[in-house]
Amino acid sequence: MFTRRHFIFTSLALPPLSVLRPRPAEAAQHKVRIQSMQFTPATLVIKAGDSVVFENRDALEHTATAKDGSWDSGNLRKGKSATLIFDRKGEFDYICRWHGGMRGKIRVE
Ligand SMILES: [Cu+2]
Repeated sequence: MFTRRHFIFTSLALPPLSVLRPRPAEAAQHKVRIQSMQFTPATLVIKAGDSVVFENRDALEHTATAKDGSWDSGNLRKGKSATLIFDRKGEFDYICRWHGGMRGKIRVE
């Protein structure tokens, strides 16, 4: 039985649950630069669990939006960035919501 008293005891005795959650040992952070109406690199290959920072260096607002709708950086003003963690393997084509000609691809292996 999981009583309140038991909960208090364990929460004092153990580190937060998030610390106990297994994480890929080699999780890395990658960067996609948004500049001159382009995503650079246009194709990025990462491992599941890695994160990607999308950073907008253009004066115009941009987004990085998965074509299948599975993720979205949200609107990024100049100098702003969004960090997304890719847990699921797959190949994700993405565009800028405002400029359909801007295309990129994240391949999660
Ligand atoms: Cu754009």
